Amino acid sequence: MTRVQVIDSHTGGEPTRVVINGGPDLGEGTVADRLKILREQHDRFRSAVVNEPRGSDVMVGALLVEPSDKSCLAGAIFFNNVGYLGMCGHGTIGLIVTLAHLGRIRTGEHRIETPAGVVTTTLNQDGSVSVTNVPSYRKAKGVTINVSSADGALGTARPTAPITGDVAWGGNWFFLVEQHGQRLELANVETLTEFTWRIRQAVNAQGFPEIDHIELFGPPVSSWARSRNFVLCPGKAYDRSPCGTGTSAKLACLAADNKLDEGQPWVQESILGSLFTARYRWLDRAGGTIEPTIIGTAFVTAEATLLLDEKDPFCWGIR
Ligand code: PYC
Repeated sequence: MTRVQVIDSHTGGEPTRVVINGGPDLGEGTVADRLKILREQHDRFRSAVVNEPRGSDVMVGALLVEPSDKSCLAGAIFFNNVGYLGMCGHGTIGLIVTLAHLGRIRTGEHRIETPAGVVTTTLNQDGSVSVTNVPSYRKAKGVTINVSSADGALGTARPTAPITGDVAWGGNWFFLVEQHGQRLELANVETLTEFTWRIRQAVNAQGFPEIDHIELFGPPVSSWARSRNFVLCPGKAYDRSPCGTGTSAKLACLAADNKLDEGQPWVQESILGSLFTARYRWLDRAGGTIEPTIIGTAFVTAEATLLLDEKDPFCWGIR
């Protein structure tokens, strides 16, 4: 029987399960090297932690590891129901609140090594967490793809419709769409999920195989917010939070289009109504690269020990 100690939290409604003990031995390399070993040699551990019957499609895992960069407090490998993330904004906020809950950190600055690079976090006096993310940028503006329609007679080619969006990096790859004709409401998530899944398939087939997150934008409900989003994650779950890496990608597009000045706040609302406040500073104005900072809050929901019993036919999760 393997025992895996975890702390669960949620950030704006999006769950994070931090593995604090019981993970596999991933050697001594960088966090990116360790992710490779986890993926190639222990992928079933990922599935056991986040997939049913112990987790769900929406759960994001964060395996705490030793950092190779000694300026960092910890390393973290983020993963979900189908694979791994370069970085995770809501997950980093959850991780910092978890470490505070365990009494391992106090308010102030703490650097975390992720596979996408080092991020600098601050646990603020009011309990919120600021995450200064990896450099973010827009790779392509106004990319038009042909998306198949939801219906179409069996055996006939489905009609397609053009959708235009931007391709941007915020620690993960995003396709960001403003004009989509969809209602960004919780009651509409099934349609939104199906629609964004078709966008993802089209984007991947039409020149951007690396994109695994699709982000739709629309008017916010809260008067504090500048925008509401719906974010489809790689394993077909939608992000309950405003998505830290997705908000970083959005800031990169706004900065490139001169729609948001350096240092100005951008409040991003999720499909649930939860909020992240974000700002950026230019790293390379000519090259369009920014350093985004995201602020959000998380709450611990459980302290638990997962039991991995090899006799259990679903020991390694339902995959
Ligand atoms: O907050 O960056 C994020 C994120 C990515 C996937 C789910 N949440």
